[in-house]
Parts: sequence; C-alpha cells; structure tokens
Amino acid sequence: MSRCLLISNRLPFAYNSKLGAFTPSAGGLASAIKGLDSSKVGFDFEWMGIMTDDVDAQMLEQLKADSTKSIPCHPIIVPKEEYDHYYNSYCNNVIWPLFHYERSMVRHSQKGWESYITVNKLVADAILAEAKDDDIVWVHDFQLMLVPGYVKEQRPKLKVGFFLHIPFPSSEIFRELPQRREILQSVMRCDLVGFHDLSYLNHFRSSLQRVLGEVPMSDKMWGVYPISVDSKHFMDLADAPETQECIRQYSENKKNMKWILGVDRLDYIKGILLKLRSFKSFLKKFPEWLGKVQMVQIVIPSRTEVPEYQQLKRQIEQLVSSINGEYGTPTYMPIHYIYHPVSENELSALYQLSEVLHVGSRRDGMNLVSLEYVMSQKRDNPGIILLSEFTGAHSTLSYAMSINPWNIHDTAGRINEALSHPEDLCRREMLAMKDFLRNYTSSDWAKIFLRDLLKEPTEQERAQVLPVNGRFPWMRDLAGKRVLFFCDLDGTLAPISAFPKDVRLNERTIELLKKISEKDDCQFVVVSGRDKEFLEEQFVHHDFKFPLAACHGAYSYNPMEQQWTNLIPHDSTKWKDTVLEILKLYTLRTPGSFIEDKGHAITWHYRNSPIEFADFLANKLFFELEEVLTSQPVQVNRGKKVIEVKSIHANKGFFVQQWILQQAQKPDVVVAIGDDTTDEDMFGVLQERKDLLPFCIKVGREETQANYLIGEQKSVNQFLQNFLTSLDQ
Ligand code: GDG
Repeated sequence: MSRCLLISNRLPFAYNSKLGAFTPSAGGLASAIKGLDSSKVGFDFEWMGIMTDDVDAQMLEQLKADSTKSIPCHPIIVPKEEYDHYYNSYCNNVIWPLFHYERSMVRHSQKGWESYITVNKLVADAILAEAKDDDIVWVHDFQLMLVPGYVKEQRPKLKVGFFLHIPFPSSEIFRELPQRREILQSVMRCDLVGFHDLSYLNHFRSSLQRVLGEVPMSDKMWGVYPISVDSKHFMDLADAPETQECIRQYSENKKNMKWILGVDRLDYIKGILLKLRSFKSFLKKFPEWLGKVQMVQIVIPSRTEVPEYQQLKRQIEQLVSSINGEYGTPTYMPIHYIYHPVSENELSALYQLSEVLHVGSRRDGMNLVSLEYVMSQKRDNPGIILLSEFTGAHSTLSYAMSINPWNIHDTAGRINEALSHPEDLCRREMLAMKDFLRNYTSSDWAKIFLRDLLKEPTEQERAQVLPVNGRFPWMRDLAGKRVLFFCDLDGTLAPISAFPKDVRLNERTIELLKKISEKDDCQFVVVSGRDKEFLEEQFVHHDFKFPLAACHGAYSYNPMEQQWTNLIPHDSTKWKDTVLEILKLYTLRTPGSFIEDKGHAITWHYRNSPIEFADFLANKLFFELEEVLTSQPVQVNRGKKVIEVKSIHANKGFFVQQWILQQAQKPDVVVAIGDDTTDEDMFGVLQERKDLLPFCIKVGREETQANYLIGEQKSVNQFLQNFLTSLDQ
C-alpha cells in the first residue's frame, strides 16, 4: 500500500506541560482523522503534526516508539514562542474569525504573519525530509495553507492535496486578508484542493478570480468532499454496555422530560448565545412546554486563555442563569449546563436520549456533532435535528430541520415544531439520513479525495516541470545538434505588462538572446502575435540576427534581406469591418479595454478593466463573435485577458509547419516555448512530429499540450542560460 502522510496543526494528542502528560486533542479534525480505516481507504497513514519544544524529551521518544497506535505519529518540533505567535496571533486572531465571517474579531499582526510563515516552513521542511517520492502528502486545514507552496517549490512532482475544514468565505470577505495573494498562490500549487461544501468552492474560485486575476482552466484541481464520521464506531458505541449503563442512569432523572441537546466547543462561531436566546423565546411563546422540556447544553472548554473566549463563557453563563432564574421552579431547571467534556459513552447516551439536537452555528465548516447524532439514533426512538443553514452539514443532512440561527423568533417556532414532529416521520427521515451515512463514512471521504488526487496525471505531472537547477534532462544531449528554436515574446521572453506597448526585453534577456543568435547550430525564431512594427522595435533595433514572425506567423522577417514577407497575401479581410464594429461597442462599455489591429488579426484587450465585469463581457463577446463569424475564414480565441479574431492562416502552428518544410537541412531537435493559447497551435503541430524530437515548453500552469513546464516567466532567463551552456557541452 502507498503511504499517505497526513499533515495537521496538531497530532491526535497534545502535550500538557502542566500535567506532564499527553491528552487527546479536542475538535472535529482530530476525531475525523482518527476514524480513518487504513485498509478501507487503501493507504498506510502516518500523521505529522506540531508539538512545541517544551514537550518532555523522554516522553516524546516513547511516543515515537509506540507502535500500538493505529496511525504512527511524527511530531514536528517548533519553538513554543514561535508557535504561540503563529497559532494565536495569526491562525486564531486572523484566519479563524475572517473565514467564519466574524470580521469584528479579527486582530491583524505582522509578527503573527511572520510566525505563520516560519512555522509553515518548518512543517514543509519536516515533510520534505520525511516524504519519499511515491508518498502522498495530504495537508489539513487553515493553519498550514503555505505548506503546499513550500513543498511544491522543492519537490514539484510530489503529490500534494489540501483540505480546508472550515468555510472558505465570500471573496468580498477574503479580499480583506492582507496576505491573500500569498495564501492563494500556495494553495494553487496543490494537485487537489478539497472543501466541505460547494459554496466554499465557489467562493474560492471567485477569490482566485478577484485576487489573482484568473481561474485555471482545469477543474481537476479542486472538488467538494463533505467529511463524514466513523459510522460503525458510533453505531457500536450506541450499543456498548457502558453506554447502556449511562442511558439507564440518565433515564432515571429524565423521566418524561424532553431533552434538546447542544454539544459545542466554546467558540463564537457555534452560536451558543443565539441558541440560548431562541430557547428563551421558545419558553416565552410556548409556555405549555414549561416543566416538560429541558435544554442540555455541553460546552467544551477551548482557547481558555484568550480574553474573547473568557468573555463568551461569562456571557453564556449569565444567560443560562438568567433563563433558569426566570423560568425555573424548585422542581424544574430549563437549562442543564455542562462546561467540560464528557466521555464517549456519555455522549452517545445523550445523543440517544435527546429528542432534539440543536445546532445553531453562526458558521461551521461541517459540524460533525450532527452526523454523530444521526449515527447514534435507534429505530424505536429516533430524534430530530434543528440545523443551522450556515453549516456544511446542512447539505449532507437533507431531512434535518433548517434554521437561520439569527432569526430568534422563527427558531423558537422551529423548536416547537421539532418537539411536535410526528414520530413516524422522525423515524423515516432519520433512517434515510442514517442509511446515507452508513454507506458514506469518514474512510469513504478520505478514499474519494485520495482517489481524485491520484486519478489522472495532473498537467504538472504530464508535463515535466523545470527542475530547481533550471535544466531539463534532455538539455544534456544538445551539444553538436542542429536546433531549431521557436520562441514566443509576451509572457515568455518578457513579462506581460498592463499596457502592451510598454513591454520590453530586460538587459539579461537581450544579452542571452544575442549569444544564442551567434550560435551556428541553433536557429532562433521569434514567433509572436504582435505586429511587424512592434517586433522591429524590439529586435531589429537591437541588432538581433534572427528571423521574426509577426501576427502569429502571417508575416516573416528575414534579417539578411532586412525585409518582411506577407505569408498570406491573398487572405480575405472582409470580416474585419464586422469585428471592429462589434469590438467598438464592447470597448465603449468596458473601461480600460482597447482594440489592437494587427493586420491579419484583431485583438480586444481588457487586462486593465474591472476584472469580473470584463470577464463576463468577454464571455458574451466570444460567443457573439463565434456566431457572427461562422462562415468566415477566421478563428476566435480567448487568451490571457484578450479576445482575438484572426485569419485561420495567421496561426503559429501553420507557420512552424511551413518553416520546417523550407529548411534546407532537417533540424535534429525542435524547441518551442510559449505561454498563451495561440502557442498551443505550435505545440499541437510539433507534438505530431516525433521525428523532430520536439521539446514543447509551456510558461505557466494552465492546461497545455506541451510536455515541459516553466511555472513562471521570471524563470525563462535561467532556462535560456542553461540552454546556451548546453549547446556547448
Ligand atoms: C472543525 C470545524 C468541521 C465534542 N464534545 C465532546 C466530544 N466532542 C467531539 C464531537 C465531534 C468533535 O468534538 C467536534 O466536531 P465539530 O465538527 O462539531 O466541530 P470543530 O471542532 O469546530 O471542527 C468543523 C470539523 O473541523 C471537521 O472537518 O466539521 O466545522 O470547525 O467529533 O463528538 N467528544 C467527547 N466528549 C465531548 O464532550 N468524547
């Protein structure tokens, strides 16, 4: 079986320095991962998580050596002070509140961000040291969002997946994060990114659009994988003798009282105060239930040293006591409040005995408590769930009763409805949800995610990524060979600029190109979508001695004769008037957009326009042009923030084909490099000519027919430098 390294902030147990012992970690992520069944998922799991350097060294050794654990654990040791800044000042003070839409709780801190970087790097280093090439790395949750970027930087071929356990907020909120780019850029390096709910994925995509300006074409990179629970474990637990004993004891006190259960970590996202207020409103609106219904609220202590959490605890306790004071009697206490964890058996007994489970989260990535409740229900006494529509579980539990926790009065009414829900309906609905979860467990969740992660080779894998040393292996065999090198300009030799006219080659590129052009065995041809004048300005004025192809190969420049040739002189350009007329209307409506007429091609640029609006219009424009131009000899293309209509003959593929045919001597090797959709025409043609040993290189990370990748334009010079050296060696 392959090995899968699970990476999370914590291991399933934490070291408690006061007790000098390891105690189980609280929370959903730990319970979900603990439930994974290695044989069912088909991977050997090993768990890597952070431990601070105040851990007792001897105990740590014992822990590492302990082979009795179901998942072997590798602690990653991090200095305590650094960890505290990372965890408290960034994870808990910035990401947690922001991603849960609690903007007023966000406390920005530069030190926190710096520690986030440091700790993420330490975790990445530990992964790089541990992971073998055929291992899979599965990074979990918001504390480690920079890890994929650091790992992929060093080991691009290592399979890395990322799962976010909390909501991904609307791009309107996410955009406020000062470090939004760094985080998105890192997560985008993963082979697969998973979310609990489709809405989170949609928000993530629109954030990519708004923050990075583009969404990669391939949908293979992400998916929606709602987490589940270890269903069998909860069913077994429900029948365990210890649980049955708890049920017996609790029943003696409960008698005919109906219980509304709440199980929440102490956290503002869980909406405990809203829940208490709606219970109070329920008692007021439906006094007939007084003395017959009790709320049992378990609150698990969490982040106890943080002032906001201490304040929340006080507020909860004040409200509980005011409700109990107002509605209680010597024989009736409306709220039974417990501020400590209970054992698994006690929890299962409470799940089984409670007629209603009330989950009132303001926001919650998934909410496992609701799923566990379902798996603990029995046919003869099924309960009902009041479930906040702001939880991920809301999409999984189709028969739960939806509530908007902010609507206190409506929720009060829903509590009444839940308590009066006919028992046979409760049974049917609960059993349907239970059937679903019986077949979809946390192991299935992991299995499906990991299967997708491994499913098809990603484009990064199909294409070989430029190694850290800047040299592809095939470059070792170039010496003495006749090389024909087709090279794109914008986005390849020079970075894309907001204004196309500003694009310039940098000094280093000029120097490298000059050297390449002096090589007898290498013919270097610039193949660009630009017009003749622009290419002349860039290359002829710099005295480069190599051929140029303008307008996607419609014109070619011979440096010896210093002349341009129109390669498609009889081309019809009747379509241009129609296109210009349409483009002018779109340009009028889109600030920052403009038209470029290149002769055999017309381009509409919208790089400087309000991006979502312009993308929306570009989509419409694309379809409108395709429709209007169906019978014309043109092609409509979507490129990087451009829509281009060009003669079918103005095609880089067509150009390279003709160029190769005209060569007196067949080249031994053909290299082609480019970043945009028009370069794909060139790659497509060359990939068919295996006899020419084609090496097609894509600059960027989008879907491509090229078999080699250079992730970023800024690495192109390094590649050219190595190419140059390879010609001589
Ligand atoms: C995060 C996301 C997402 C609670 N009290 C006791 C106890 N628990 C266990 C429950 C459950 C877990 O803790 C809580 O899980 P949740 O999912 O409800 O909440 P978070 O801790 O906030 O988890 C969440 C989750 O990650 C997984 O992706 O669902 O949205 O916020 O397993 O059973 N267990 C015991 N005694 C208790 O008193 N034994």
